[in-house]
Amino acid sequence: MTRTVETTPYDDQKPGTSGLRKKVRVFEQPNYAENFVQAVFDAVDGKAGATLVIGGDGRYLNRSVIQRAIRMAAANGFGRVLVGQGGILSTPAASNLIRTRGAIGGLVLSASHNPGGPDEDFGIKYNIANGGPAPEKVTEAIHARTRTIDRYLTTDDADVDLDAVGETMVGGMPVEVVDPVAAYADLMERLFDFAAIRAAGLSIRFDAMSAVTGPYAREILVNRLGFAADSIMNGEPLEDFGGHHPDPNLVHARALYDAMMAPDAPDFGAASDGDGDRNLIIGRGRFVTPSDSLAMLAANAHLAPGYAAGLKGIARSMPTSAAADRVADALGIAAYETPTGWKFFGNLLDAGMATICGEESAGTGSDHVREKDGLWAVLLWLNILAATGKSVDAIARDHWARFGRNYYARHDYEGVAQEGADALVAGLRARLAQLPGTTVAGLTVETADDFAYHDPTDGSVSERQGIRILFAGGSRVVFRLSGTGTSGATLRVYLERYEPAGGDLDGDTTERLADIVAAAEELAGIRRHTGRDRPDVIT
Ligand code: VG1
Ligand code: CO
Repeated sequence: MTRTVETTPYDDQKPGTSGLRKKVRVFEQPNYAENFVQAVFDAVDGKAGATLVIGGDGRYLNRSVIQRAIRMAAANGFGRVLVGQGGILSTPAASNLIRTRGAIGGLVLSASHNPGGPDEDFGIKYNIANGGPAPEKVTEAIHARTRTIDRYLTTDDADVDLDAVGETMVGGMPVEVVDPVAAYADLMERLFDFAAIRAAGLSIRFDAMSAVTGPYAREILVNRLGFAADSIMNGEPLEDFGGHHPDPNLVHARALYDAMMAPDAPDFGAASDGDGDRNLIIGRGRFVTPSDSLAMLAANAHLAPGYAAGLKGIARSMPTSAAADRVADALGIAAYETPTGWKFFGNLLDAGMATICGEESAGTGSDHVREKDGLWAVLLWLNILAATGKSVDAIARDHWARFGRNYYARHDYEGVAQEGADALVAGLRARLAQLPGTTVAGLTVETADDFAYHDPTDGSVSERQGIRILFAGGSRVVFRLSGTGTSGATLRVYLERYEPAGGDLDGDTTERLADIVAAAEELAGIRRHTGRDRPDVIT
């Protein structure tokens, strides 16, 4: 029986870079999750009889919100719900399921790289029929609906047994609990040469960070590729990720980094984030920046069966280094620059304009799904190592020798006061027009703007996507505020220096970026506005 429950709007349900992310305590307010889910359903046309995918990264609240969302889907007239066993679906696996099962969309329950547990973060993201994050016009419609919502629809059915694969009925609607791993693992096996990877005799270490990729890594890396079971660290998904930050960067995946820098390091190390869409790549003695990884994967992708026909184009988010652009140039294919967030890649992938996409935040992926994909990047790297017989370090050095090197780092100032962060950005915006031609910390500003993206497929425009200041010679600093945090503001400062082939390709990143760091301080007054004299995280 469908039941209508009266509710009142919350005024803080605006989706950010990747869905609605809040503290668990916020989500535990009466009807908070229900309001948002109903707003999503109200914004979806054609849901009657349609299939909906639901799954998440296993964090605290995952099962409870899934049960409520299933009842609401039945009451809202969906024809079928597919849900991952145990409530588990990595973000790329959810994207694949939406696409292969012809679903109208999916709810991905995750706050990704943010910590989990009763005092930490939860999130809900809606993906559309192409399997990708809802574009801005959809998230805007959802947000508008959250401001006026006065009822949600549900049923009185009991909870579904999420642990048993099979079909049950909820409010007259079939709910199918599916193996979360199998279809995704099959897709990976079609894209990559598993036999060659197996034969290469590589040693690896994969850190699943007690998050969603554990079961995927076990099936793919251990069962199908034959790597030793102890190659996987933190392989059990935990509701609180073992109290850690499931963010695969040099701070939160420090143990992996240290292991990879040790004399007895394995050939290849990698980590993924809470929901399995990010990747960190570290070869023995060689950390690969995510921007470089994108460029190196694009340059070598043809070595994997799924990309043997070549790439149609390469897309990167604006703050990602220009290393990938040089590869596109050499391949004679288009390079696209989009705002931060995977939702902007969907149209380019759907239109067949780009094959590989990436972000500096450790996100890489291709047109095989419509999300970034952590294990995909791991497997493409392994395929390249197997096909070339080279080490990660050798691939990196050869790449730089050919294309030059983009020294790169991101400085994050987390949990700063919103007013200070806003004032910093406003101050920069006000001075943009005067900056070209001036010299800052010894660097000459060539151009300065606030990035606006004009989507070449549908003409939509997204403004104010980050302040970028380009210096003579190809160096750059970008400033933007995070759209995924849940307390205060996070300022991200992206620093990049280009060193052409033949130059100093073996320098120390911190040293090579020192003058750009100084210029960033002089331009933005980071200390004055944030009260901090150093970043919280350097990646
Ligand atoms: C961050 C990253 C961005 C990424 C987003 C979602 O956004 O910078 O590149 O797409 O997280 O990734 P922001 O607005 O905080 O800079 V995930 O793995 O958290 O879904
Ligand atoms: Co993620």
